[in-house]
Amino acid sequence: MTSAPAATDHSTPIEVDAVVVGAGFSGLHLLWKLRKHGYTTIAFDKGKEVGGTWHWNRYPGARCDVDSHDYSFGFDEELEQDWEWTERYPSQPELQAYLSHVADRFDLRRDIRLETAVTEAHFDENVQKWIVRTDSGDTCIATFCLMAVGCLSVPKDVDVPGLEDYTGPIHRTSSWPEDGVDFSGLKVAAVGTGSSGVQAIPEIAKQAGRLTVLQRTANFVIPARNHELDPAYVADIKANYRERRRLSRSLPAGCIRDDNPKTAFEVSDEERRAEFEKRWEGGGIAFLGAYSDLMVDQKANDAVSDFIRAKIDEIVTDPDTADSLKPYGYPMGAKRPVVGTDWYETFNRDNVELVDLRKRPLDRFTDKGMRLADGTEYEFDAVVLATGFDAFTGAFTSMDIRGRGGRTLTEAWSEGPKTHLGLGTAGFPNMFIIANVGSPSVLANMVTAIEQHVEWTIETMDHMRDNGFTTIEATEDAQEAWVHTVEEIADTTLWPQGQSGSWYRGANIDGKPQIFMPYAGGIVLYEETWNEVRDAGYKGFVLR
Ligand code: N01
Repeated sequence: MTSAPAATDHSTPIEVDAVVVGAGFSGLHLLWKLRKHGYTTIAFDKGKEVGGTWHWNRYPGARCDVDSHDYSFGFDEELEQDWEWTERYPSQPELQAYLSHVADRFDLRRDIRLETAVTEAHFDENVQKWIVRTDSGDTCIATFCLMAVGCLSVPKDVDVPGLEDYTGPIHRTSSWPEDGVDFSGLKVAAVGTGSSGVQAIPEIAKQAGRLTVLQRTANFVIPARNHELDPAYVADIKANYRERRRLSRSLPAGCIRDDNPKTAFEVSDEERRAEFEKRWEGGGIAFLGAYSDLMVDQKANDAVSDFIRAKIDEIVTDPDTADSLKPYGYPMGAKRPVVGTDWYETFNRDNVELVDLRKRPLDRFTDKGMRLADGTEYEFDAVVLATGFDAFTGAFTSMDIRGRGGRTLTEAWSEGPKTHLGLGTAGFPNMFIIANVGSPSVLANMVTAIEQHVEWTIETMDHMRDNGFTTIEATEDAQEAWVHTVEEIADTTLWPQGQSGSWYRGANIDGKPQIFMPYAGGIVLYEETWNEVRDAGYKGFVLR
């Protein structure tokens, strides 16, 4: 196995078996496994440090909402045993430390070029290789191009009227300053109340002199109930880690969640209320597992939605503010569930004001602050944007990716991203996509979803090497069928009713083609499908 040239030498083309775009969870796992299987490789990442999503989203309060012991790699038992998670849900700093440790521990850094963005990837049909270029001037020639770019890596363009006139500092949660921001005593505006805003706003409120929260759509926010981990609990997990991983892989969400097999109305009103109450107190996404029909039966969903709205009334002291914070018009869970700490409680603070943009529309931002349509003027010392991402496809369309015949990926995906099983797309041979569009990715434990894809990618590369194949490529028919399957599965749930404005469909961005992007069938059914495809000779892919 040879290594890439030194990071300072940009003139010599780097020839490797596989180029990896991104050094977050997916990229690091790929590097580890590629090496194990004897492939030469190099990864590029635009960050100053490895970590991907977890490197950039370092805003105050940033934290995962999957349990630490599940949101971690299962590929190395010693790593599992050595690493000490300290909290129920890992914070961004802890996740960053973990990923940096993984890069060091397995000596992955020698094949990673940081602060280097891939700008183009062109498939050269003459040599049947990918020619990849970076903004540092590197050229890389690779048989395989492995896209480990993450689902939420490119922020949505700013579409807040007048913000270009605002002269104060603007901080985006998705690229938070490395040294943090001191909001002490400042008048701050925060735009956006999705998962990022819900995590950042309560922390900023503790510091700011005055915080104005601009909310367009209210979310159902479930309390996280994060806490430090009890050493006895950790010891128990470590003693049974293999079994825990095996079990996680056998469950649709790719992690252990206490799902109740009962339906909401087969129990009495008291029992249902007690179950919701128990789960609200327990905190986290497990709330969604209260009854098996919450996401398929509107009446069951109404029951859980009413429960949360009643909780908002209980917590928030000002009735108007409580009213504005209550979500209506879509089923609970039909947009990405939001998990937060002290979210509703934050609106009882004297220094926090909620501006409900549906009741009091924004006219525009001004040089010093903002003006509402009713003429009210605000001045701000800083603005925080938690306005979301150009999800799934953003990272692809921001690069110049060209496949057969020089066709760009942007053109190929002009009606929305089309893939076969989320792994490959027609016209782009040997380009594997890791845990992104068309796969369970964000609807499951991302790390489990990543592990599936990394295993299948390398397994396929091994198959090609062992059998003398040069290229693998999805067929148009297979990917049309898969797009249909992904939509069809989503349609069996209440998901489609929550898709107005949702990034799952690309509906948060004006003009973005709308297609339900993640696969809602869960990782078990997905794995069965992959096994069938592979055992049928990679059905829907052409091997040459
Ligand atoms: O982005 P979002 P996010 N004017 O798109 C509002 C993951 N994540 O970064 O809904 C005013 O969800 C927008 O309003 P509306 C997780 O998967 C996970 O928060 O369009 N408002 C919305 O309120 C999550 O789902 C974790 O009406 C504007 C917000 O901005 C995903 O990342 C933590 C606006 C955007 O919400 C994305 O979450 C953080 C405008 N012009 C993130 N434009 C955890 O693991 C947008 N908005 C816990």
